[in-house]
Amino acid sequence: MTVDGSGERVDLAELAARLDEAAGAAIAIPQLAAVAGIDVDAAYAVQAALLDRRLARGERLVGLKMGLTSRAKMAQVGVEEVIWGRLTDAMWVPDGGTVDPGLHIHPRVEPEVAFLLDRLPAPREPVGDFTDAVRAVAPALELIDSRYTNFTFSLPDVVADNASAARFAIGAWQPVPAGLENLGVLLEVDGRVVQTGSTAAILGDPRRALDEGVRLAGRHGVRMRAGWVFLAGAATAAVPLRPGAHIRAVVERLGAVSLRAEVRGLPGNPDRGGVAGSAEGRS
Ligand code: 0L1
Ligand code: MG
Repeated sequence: MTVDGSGERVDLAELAARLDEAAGAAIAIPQLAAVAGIDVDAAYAVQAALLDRRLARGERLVGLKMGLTSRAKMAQVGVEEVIWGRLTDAMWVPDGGTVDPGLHIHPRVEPEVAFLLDRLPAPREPVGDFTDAVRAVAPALELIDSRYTNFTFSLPDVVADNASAARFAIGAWQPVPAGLENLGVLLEVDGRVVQTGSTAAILGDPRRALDEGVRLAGRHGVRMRAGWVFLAGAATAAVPLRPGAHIRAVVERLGAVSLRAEVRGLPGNPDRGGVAGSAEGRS
């Protein structure tokens, strides 16, 4: 519960419940931040309440993700701030594994770089030696899924919605490669290259994403831990995930990671509160 500028009481746990239920039912909801009158700080509190709901279901916090770390991503959704979200074990898909697009509203995929964290500084202090802070690096895929209608949101909306986090896959961990600040990145769908980019698109150097993560999450009392995964951000815009698609991200010197979109249940299964039609039809 918090009090907004007008003195109204806003129930942050109730906002988290609405987002959580939208994700569970795979049904989009209208944006809620403006109506509820919440700012970015309150939105991070909603995000924390969303995590609490996952932990109560037995999930484990395994790391953090950065969002909107590239111009392409900012332009794609019209929000111009770097944000962060929380990752749990239930979101982690094995490399080469499957995801069911029918369990999501309007899923998109994007190629990323992941770090396996080691010794991190105290919250809000700069990451000194990157090789102390990061044990290994890997190519990654993130599946994002906004819980809002038409994938449209304000900054507090997307923060409350856990930075659109849904699923992620990580390739084989590698020692930190030379030239991490400018490695070529490809996103393939069914063997066809659909996006090309460079790790330089991630805040000029993905290492900067870790600095930003430590700083921004530290503001909300979150300290990263050794053994956590850190998704540094996407190197290209995200593309819609179509049923049946085979998705592969390739990062120069790091290798590849893949997943397949396989509809296992009926899309829009009424047991999950869904409606008939394609994933797009549910926005
Ligand atoms: O991981 C991301 O960059 C996503 C951040 C939230 C905006 C979006 O849903 O594209
Ligand atoms: Mg991402």
